[in-house]
Amino acid sequence: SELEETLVLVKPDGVARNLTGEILRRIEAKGYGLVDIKLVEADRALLASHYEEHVGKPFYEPLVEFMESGPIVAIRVEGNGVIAGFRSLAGATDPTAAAPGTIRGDLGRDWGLKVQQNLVHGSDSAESAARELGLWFS
Ligand code: DAT
Ligand code: MG
Repeated sequence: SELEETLVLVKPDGVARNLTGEILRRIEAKGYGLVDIKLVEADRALLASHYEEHVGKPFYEPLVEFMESGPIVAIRVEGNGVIAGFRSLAGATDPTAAAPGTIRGDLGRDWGLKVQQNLVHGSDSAESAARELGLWFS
């Protein structure tokens, strides 16, 4: 695969549960490189741009409120095929459906959680990665 960059976010639940190190460990163990990293308290404008594809969906408001609820760790990650590769490390969107061995499957709790509390975000295409890296690392 091609050398790519992607945006990974450790969402507020991951930061609050002290899972940032474990998530970084999995990224590094796979052989991906950390290019840039920072702790961010995202505002509405940033989140509205980030999640523009989901405006109007029933989960949009709860999702944005959750993403505003605490600090996020934003990471620029590089590697061969890292855009699809990180999404397979992350696992299915719903942690209750995510396979064992994935971040969401191993670390996502299956009780008392909303789907948005799924620990990580990863860009879903080259276009999304370029757009999202521009938003979070401009
Ligand atoms: P992903 O994060 O796997 O790319 P997505 O882009 O479809 O998933 O959705 C963005 C986030 O919105 C996702 O991480 C969690 C939340 N979400 C998605 N579908 C949902 C649903 N049906 N109910 C509640 N939250 C949802
Ligand atoms: Mg997505």
